[in-house]
Amino acid sequence: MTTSGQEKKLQLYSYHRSSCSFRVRIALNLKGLDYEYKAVNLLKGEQKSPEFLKLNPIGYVPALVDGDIMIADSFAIIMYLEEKYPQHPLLPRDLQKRAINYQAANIVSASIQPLQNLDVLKYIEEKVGPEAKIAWLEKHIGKGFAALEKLLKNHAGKYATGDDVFLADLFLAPQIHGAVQRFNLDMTPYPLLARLYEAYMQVPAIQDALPEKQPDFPST
Ligand SMILES: N[C@@H](CCC(=O)N[C@@H](CS)C(=O)NCC(=O)O)C(=O)O
Repeated sequence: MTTSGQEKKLQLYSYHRSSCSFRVRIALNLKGLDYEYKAVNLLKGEQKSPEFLKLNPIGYVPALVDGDIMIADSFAIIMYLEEKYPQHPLLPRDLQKRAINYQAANIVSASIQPLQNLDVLKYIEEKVGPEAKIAWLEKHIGKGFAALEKLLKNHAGKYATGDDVFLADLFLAPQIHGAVQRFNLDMTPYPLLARLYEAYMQVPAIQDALPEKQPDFPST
């Protein structure tokens, strides 16, 4: 067993640009867990291959293998890691702050990210058109971001719920990064999230989890 409590090297099935994989990469980095990066190219449809569907029947990344244990879904994976590897806790002790972390994480994972998933955007682009895709993204990411601004107003410190990086930050950093870098969202209406984003970009565990730092990030 290693000093971090690992019995065997973990394997993370991930795609560099996937915000859901990015969340788990941050958790692994914060907890100092060594892992093997197993690239799944979403643009080539590798998430729908029979081998990958054995790991996650719904065909989404991320998925984690820890010895005989296989887990898919970023929230489930992060909670598993939290319970098995308690170093760098991802939840505050204060119960209200803890609940705010769950709420913020779920706004991102249930009310924003599914609406910007590959299949959804492809469908809108093909059935309605490229302009509709942009309006759709602005509307749904904006709705979630506006709610997060209000939710976190009285709880944020340096990060979403204080001066430590917690669960909410693991969901927010990739979501804001994607909105800014991939979808060119104007962050002016979301000053708190814009400030958090600047802070996130200074955190080594987040920097190392960025899409461009991953082995499957295209070189050209
Ligand atoms: N709730 C799941 C969502 C997983 C998910 O939507 N993953 C996206 C990437 S962020 C994906 O694999 N998309 C592939 C597709 O739409 O075919 C989680 O948090 O892991």
